[in-house]
Parts: sequence; structure tokens; C-alpha cells
Amino acid sequence: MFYMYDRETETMPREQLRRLQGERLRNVVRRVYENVLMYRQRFTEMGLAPEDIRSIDDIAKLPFTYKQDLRDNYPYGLFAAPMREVVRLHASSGTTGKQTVVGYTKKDLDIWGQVMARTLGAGGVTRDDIGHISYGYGLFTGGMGGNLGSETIGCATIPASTGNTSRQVTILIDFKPTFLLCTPSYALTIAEYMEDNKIPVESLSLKAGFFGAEPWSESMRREIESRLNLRAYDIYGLSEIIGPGVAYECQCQKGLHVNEDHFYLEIIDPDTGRLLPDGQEGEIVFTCLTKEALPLIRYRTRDVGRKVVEPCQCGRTSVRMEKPAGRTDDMLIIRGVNVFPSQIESVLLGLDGIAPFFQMIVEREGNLDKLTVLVELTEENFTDEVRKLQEMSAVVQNAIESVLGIRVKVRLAGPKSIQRFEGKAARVIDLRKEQIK
Ligand code: DLL
Repeated sequence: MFYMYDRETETMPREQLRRLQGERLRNVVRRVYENVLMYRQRFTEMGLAPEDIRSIDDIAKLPFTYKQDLRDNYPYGLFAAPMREVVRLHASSGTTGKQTVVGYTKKDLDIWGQVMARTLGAGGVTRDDIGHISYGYGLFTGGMGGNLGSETIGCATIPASTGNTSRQVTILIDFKPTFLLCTPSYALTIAEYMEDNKIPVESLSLKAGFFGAEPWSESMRREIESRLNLRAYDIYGLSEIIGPGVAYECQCQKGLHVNEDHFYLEIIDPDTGRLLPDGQEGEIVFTCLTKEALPLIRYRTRDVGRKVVEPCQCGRTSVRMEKPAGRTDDMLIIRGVNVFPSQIESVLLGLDGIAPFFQMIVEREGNLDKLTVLVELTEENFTDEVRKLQEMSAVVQNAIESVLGIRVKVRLAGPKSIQRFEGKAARVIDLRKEQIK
């Protein structure tokens, strides 16, 4: 029997769920029409009235919302609740442009707590557990969101936040948390620190880890699971929709269940905006069905994913999404070929003697794109023998080229020489724009 935090909702018959979604969509459409000037104007331009939305099937009639809309209405222009009802603000990191602000009413925070409690519950967490939250606190949603879910279940919760890995490890050993939340790249940094300091993994009490905020591969999952001796679950979300808690993995670890009673998932063709058939890869679009402060309609996430509608063994009735491969704007197009950093990560994890830390440098040489992958050797495999290094470099190059289908250059780097990240890893350095100018 799979444990569920909210069995009634998580196993709701689909007919009933669709009716609930329809009802909630009608309410949210009315809410944004009455309170958000941008939506009222867009509806009017399209000749659309709130009454035209009767069931969830009518969602395709609604306009999309883009990241740029949040920027144009910075900071509060898309809020559908008066500021006196807003009790929390967060902001996106702003790595791809100006930061954007998101807000929550008290009810929004309750919903966030519920969806995060389902997320942790799906990995077996109950109130008898102790949670260690190493996502960043502050304006990033990871720390506070994880904290809320853990406290909603009733777990003793450690707001460790990011950084100071040696202190984190002391807390992990002394406070005996049974589950950990952080980015997958930071989970590996913790594992590395323990190995470097000869701290046996048996000194930890962790059973489960909830890793997200950046794409990570199945091989990375296996690596983290074996090095930290826990089960690693993927969790997905974005600030604009609520933060972490939009979708979560269950113990089957076969895709992420969407919290569909709150967030409606569509997969569209990013070029035409048309809905794609189930199972096809495209851009992930979410509609907030219940949010009060910032209910975005058909928000274009720019994440690339696939919807899975086949029932899951765990008994949850929600649709799932496959592990997101990356973002359309993280996706590099190199000589016409789509390349995601997660593909390189997978290749490197399959090779002996190579650490799973890397950096991709994209340059323009004449009219051609050139990809260089900077790869880190492990301590054991580090050598100053030129022939050995050349051999290793060729092995890595062949392995990457056979997966990507394009030529790459590989540069080997010494142990621990590639930057480590406490939050989201930034692996791509794209120099092309500067070189074209
Ligand atoms: O990263 C919220 C979050 C915190 C999710 C903690 C999971 C855990 P943002 O900073 O707004 O919010 O970034 C959202 O991160 O559009 C994806 O591109 C990426 N992302 C988040 N989770 C995953 C995941 C948080 N599990 C952006 N797999 C999203 C792949 C992810 N990408």
C-alpha cells in the first residue's frame, strides 16, 4: 500500500476531478477578469466573456500568459487580490532577465502547504519524520515551500538553508533528519564532502531526498541514491505557479504526478501554440485553478516535457509529466541540433573516473558553433601522463558525440576544479551572442 498524505484527493475519480477543474476554472477566470486589467483587455480583444468558459475543455479558448507579461506589469500589476490580503512575496532569481515578483494570500499559503505535504507524503514522509531543508530561504521559493510542506505534515523541520557544507553535514549527523530537500547538484556536493572527509554514509539517518529546481537525469538519481543511501525523488515547480509542489514523484519513481486539482497541465507546440496529443514532447503550460493573489492563466513555462496519462501503479489518478528535460531557453541549438545539459550529465555519470561536474562552453567560429565540454577527473584518475589524459579525453569525446550526434571538444580539468553550486547549477557559458556582434 502506498502512503498518501491526502488519499481522497490524490485518488479522486477523473470524472469528478474534471468537474472540479471546470468549476475552479470558471471561478478563476471571473477573478482575473474582474481584478486584472491585462486579462480583461486580452479577453475583450479576443471577444471572450467569462461566461464563455463553462468546462475545463474551454481552457483552449483562453489567452496565454508569458514571462514578459510579469515583467511588463512589475511588480504587482497581475495580482488579483488587494495588497492587504497578500501575506507573502517571493521573487524569481532573474537569471534570464529582470526579476519577477509573486504573491500569496493566506489561502494560497494553505494550498502551498497542502501540495508540498502531498509531495513529501508521496516519498513516505509522515509526522514521525525529521526534515532538513537545504534549499535557499529568502526570495527563492524552495526553502520556504519545503518548510511549509514539512510543517504541514507535522515533521520537526530544520531550516538549514544553503551553504556551509561542513555545518550542514554536522547537522545531518547530529539532528538525524530522515529526509533532505536541496538541488540535486547540492546533494552531490554533500556526498562529495562526506567522502573527502571520510565520513561514512552510515552516520546519516536519511531515508528520502526531494530534489528539484533544476533538471537532473536518471543516472544522477542512481548516483545520489547510492552515495547518500536514500531514495531520491524528483520535485518540480516554478515561482510563477506556486513554487515547489506543482508536481511530485511517488515511490514508483516513474514521472511526476501533477497536483491537478490546483494546477492544470497542457503540453503545446511552442511555435504554433496548439495543444499536442498526449505523450508528445512540447512546452509545459500551467493554469492556476485556485490561487488568489497571482492566478496565472495558461502560463508558458518554457520547460520542455511530456504528459503521461496511463494510470500509475501507486493508485493516484492524476496525470504525470515525465522528468522535464530542460527549458526551451536552456536548450542549446548547436549546428541545428538541440542539446540539453542533462544529456551531457547522463553521459558523464556513465563513465568511470569522471566526476559529475562539468561546464559547457559554446562559441562561434566563423559561421559554425563550437561546443567545448569541460570535464572534471576524479582524484583516483588524475594523472600527469599525457598519453593517459589523451586516451581519457577521447573516451569522453566519443561517448558525448555518440549521444548528441555533433562534434564536441573535451577539455579535462583537475579534481575539484569546476565550480560547485549550492542552489541551481549554471552549467552553460554561451559566448555566441558576444562573438556575433
Ligand atoms: O525552482 C521552484 C522549486 C524549488 C522547484 C525547489 C523544486 C524544488 P524557480 O526558481 O521559479 O522555481 O524556477 C523554476 O526551475 O521552470 C524549471 O525550468 C526548473 N525546475 C524546477 N524543478 C525542476 C525539476 C523553482 N524537477 C524553473 N526538473 C522551472 C527540471 C526544474 N527542472
